[in-house]
Amino acid sequence: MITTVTLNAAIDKSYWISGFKAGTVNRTRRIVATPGGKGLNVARILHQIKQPVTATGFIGGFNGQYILHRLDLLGIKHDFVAVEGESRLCLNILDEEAGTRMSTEILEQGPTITEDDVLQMEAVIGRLASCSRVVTFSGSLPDGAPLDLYAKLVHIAKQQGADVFLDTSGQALQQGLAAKPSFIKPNEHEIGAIIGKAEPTESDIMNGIRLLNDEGIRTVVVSLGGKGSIAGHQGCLYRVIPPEIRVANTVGCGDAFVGAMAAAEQMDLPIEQGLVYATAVASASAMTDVTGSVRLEDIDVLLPQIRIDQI
Ligand code: TA6
Repeated sequence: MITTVTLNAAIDKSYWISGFKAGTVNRTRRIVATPGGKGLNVARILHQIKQPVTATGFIGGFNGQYILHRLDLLGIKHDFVAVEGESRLCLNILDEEAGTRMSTEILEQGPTITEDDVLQMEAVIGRLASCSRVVTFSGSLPDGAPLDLYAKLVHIAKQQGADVFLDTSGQALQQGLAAKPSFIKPNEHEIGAIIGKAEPTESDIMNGIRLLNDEGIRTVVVSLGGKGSIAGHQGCLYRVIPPEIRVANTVGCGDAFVGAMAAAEQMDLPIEQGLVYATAVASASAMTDVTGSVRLEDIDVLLPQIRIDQI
């Protein structure tokens, strides 16, 4: 089983607007609401690709109840810790005039969690990790969370024998590395920060990946957007290149990649097959206009078109 952890769950609302302009009245043509926050996008992708998944994290208020209601409608198992305050809204404004690649995100900060909430989460992670092959931690930390919270939770999950994926950024990632998660997906700037380069070249990225592999992070993937990714697995580096696709909505593609990599782990796929599969799922996610959604037929069409080279 795979457990997904969303410490800052959200209702993701996508707005389709023609000619979006700040400072004026913008009327939506279409709205789609989905249970969101990176970890819940991972959970929804896993459910769509038929993998056993349980979602946990923090939820609060009426927004939190809405999130749980939508998960029940989808048939996704969940075991959240309820906190004071309201789970947040995360807006994704898609400007049709600027083309579907123009996406403006507005992310609320979410509820403030307490020390008691953290203690409850530590117990839930320990319990779920004991019956999970993989535990994924995704997204920003909510207000009130100690910056080393991911490090603590990653350690608890690893102690229960689970493989641990960590997809976050900034100080939450920097401090989470101390617990040596088995998979991370830093962006170019984060890998640059790790090796002290503001604008890392591809060679810098490869050196940063090797450094992290040497420090015990088994798999490191750096996304290059539509150009694919550079990955390192136990010191072996790969370049993965997807075919050109018609992009509908790129928000949530990174989460789809994480979900597919966790599924590959669950299916005991070799790393090359896992990277190809995850790239196909992430590309398929970009082809649908609903965040965190894929069409299985798109994955099947994309799989043979993904190129992977060891470098
Ligand atoms: O990756 C896309 C996304 O999950 C959006 O759906 C939105 O929920 C946002 O990221 C949340 O990001 P954060 O890093 O604040 O958890």
